[in-house]
Amino acid sequence: MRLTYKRSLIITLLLIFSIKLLAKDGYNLWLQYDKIKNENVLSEYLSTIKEVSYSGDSEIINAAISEIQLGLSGLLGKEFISQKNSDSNNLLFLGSKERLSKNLTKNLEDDFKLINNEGYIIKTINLKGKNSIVITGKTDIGVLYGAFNFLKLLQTQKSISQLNIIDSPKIDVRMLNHWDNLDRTVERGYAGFSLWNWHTLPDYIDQRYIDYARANASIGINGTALTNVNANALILTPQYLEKVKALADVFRPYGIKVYVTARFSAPIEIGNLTTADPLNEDVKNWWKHKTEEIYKLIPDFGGFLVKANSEGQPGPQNYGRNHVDGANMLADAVAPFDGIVMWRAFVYSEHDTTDRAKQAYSEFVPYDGKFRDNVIIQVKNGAIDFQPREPFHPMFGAMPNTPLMMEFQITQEYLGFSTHLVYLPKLYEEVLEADTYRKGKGSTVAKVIDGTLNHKKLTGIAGVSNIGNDINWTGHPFAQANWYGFGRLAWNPYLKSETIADEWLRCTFSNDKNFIQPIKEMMLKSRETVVNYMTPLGLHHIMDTGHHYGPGPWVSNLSRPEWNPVYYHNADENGIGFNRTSTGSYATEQYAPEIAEMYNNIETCPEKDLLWFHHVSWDYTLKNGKTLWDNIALKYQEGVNDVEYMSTTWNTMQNYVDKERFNQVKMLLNIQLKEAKWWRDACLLYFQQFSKKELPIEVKKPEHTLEYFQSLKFPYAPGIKPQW
Ligand code: BDP
Repeated sequence: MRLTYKRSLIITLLLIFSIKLLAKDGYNLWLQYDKIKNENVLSEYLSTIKEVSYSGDSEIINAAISEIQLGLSGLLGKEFISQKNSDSNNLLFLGSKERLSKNLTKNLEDDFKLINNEGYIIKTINLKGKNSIVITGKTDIGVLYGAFNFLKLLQTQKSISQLNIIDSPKIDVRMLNHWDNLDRTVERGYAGFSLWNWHTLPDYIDQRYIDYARANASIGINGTALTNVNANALILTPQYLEKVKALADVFRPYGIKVYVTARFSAPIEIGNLTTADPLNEDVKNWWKHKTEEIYKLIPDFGGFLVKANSEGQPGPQNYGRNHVDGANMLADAVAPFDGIVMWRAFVYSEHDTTDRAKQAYSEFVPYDGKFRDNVIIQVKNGAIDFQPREPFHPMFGAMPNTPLMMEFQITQEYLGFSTHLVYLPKLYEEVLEADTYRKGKGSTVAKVIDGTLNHKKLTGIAGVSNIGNDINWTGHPFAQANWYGFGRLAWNPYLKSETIADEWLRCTFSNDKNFIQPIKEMMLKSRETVVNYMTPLGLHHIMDTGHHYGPGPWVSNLSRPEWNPVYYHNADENGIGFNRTSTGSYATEQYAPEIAEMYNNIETCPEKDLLWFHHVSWDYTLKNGKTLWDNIALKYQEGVNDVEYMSTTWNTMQNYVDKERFNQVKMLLNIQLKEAKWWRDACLLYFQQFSKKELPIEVKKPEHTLEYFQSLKFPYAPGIKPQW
């Protein structure tokens, strides 16, 4: 039959439509609401959810309702019109405590005692012989969190016949830190440019701002620091504050507060003062007025994040003052509005010749108890800098009278950028579970962070965002799992990384166990894999300098010693590693005695941290009976082998994943494999100059010379720190 023009047009359109259905660009993250294919599950859901009703008319409740409608129509393939205050047999009801009928409140009284202000309850309640599912909380935001979690039950195909879920966040401030500059470049960002289009704000509200807020609310993130810690004072000018306000207005219905970074020298740069001395009255007044101006525009503004006297950033020490003077001055300005100051402990100085790993502790611990109540000290997970593996930061547990918040890095500055598949919740879990021994056995970092170890009122956790304006937000489709996982651990730092991976895979890709099982395994292993092919056995900071892309263990010519990888590995003919024990820099002394002792003794120091704490001879025998040299070489090879395994595993998954994401991951794994080999060959050739030993037979011979690797230059590697 001859096709008429019209018919062929329809067929073409249909074809395009179905191709579009097959292809997924990753924009919807883990909020994929595709129709449930499993008929049994679908029919259970359809027979349980007949009507949706709600009570309350806040913008948060509206957000909850529209998400439920969006989710149900996608997952169940049926539209629901939500009834307000409906008296019928409501089968799914959303509303906060004060909106519930007397009957419902009575049923839930005990449950309400178990949640905090952001917690939620999802419960099946039998009223007059009919089952209703009630999603509620003490506040509207609890209802929103409940709504997202209810949808997650459907996405992960859990039974909803008898629900009784009661959950609350364990940490108060759960935030993303964007290292986004006003020119839209992102420091250490590998997923495009900044989401914030400062040029078109405040008048143009990109749909992405709303979807960003939805995604964050779905995992319980309740704060966002919009700007880079290497701050630009312009963000505090009226012109930019209008834009910040516009974003705050978009985020508010999703329970997200905005924060900005405060450049300590702002009173000089935009305030016409001649000093930024925190004890100077004019300076104090300037910040006070600036804060009032901000709160007039944004009544629920979260507060300031500050990087001071670190890596050239201005701070109180420029005026002979200290961290307490600086932080407290800002804290006093925001206190009348319930704002907080997050003061970063990431400090090391070019004038301090002691081990860089010791400097933050030395600078901060003496000030324990001296900060205002609304100051929280933000501490990176390790004492150096977001390495593939670091022992937990000794400050955790060492300042019992000061709230400390965790800073994790979600963006993969030192872990292969957005081209390497590395599942970070595994790293976060390892740090959170670490025992500080500060109050005896079981004094884990998680307990420091959630405030239970020292009864802290203010608690927090921050993740340096990996989000940009790439269509899928994070560059690598699997990097979405790191955003998701960070949020889940911020909500509950005791969650298992495996549970999180399972959830994320189901929500993002598929519920098929033939997919979940191998891919989950691959994710869980991926962190150890990157450690093996980059920095095995406690090696650290041997990335090429500046951009941190690829290996650069040979770099030794930068002006500050601690900017050079050779400072960290100390390889010589006697061996390799940084001696941080009592015979070396004695950084171990900053830990509780039990931990210090463990690390000090080469026999008890965990092998995974060996070269972090010890300078070890090439011939030293490890637990497997092989020499250190052989172990290093074999670890690099193991890392490569594991990427090979990841890639082969993924390549058998095409039946479970849409074409677009399947191919993306496939190509990225090929890059990762190439780069893992590059890491192995470059590092082994370099260290071999010192060990003067043969590679074990299991290790593949490098295809290039050391000179070749040393000649590689990447002037345009993404994410480089801007110079200003
Ligand atoms: C380092 C980054 C640098 C950041 C710094 C920080 O290389 O870009 O400015 O941390 O956290 O990891 O302040």
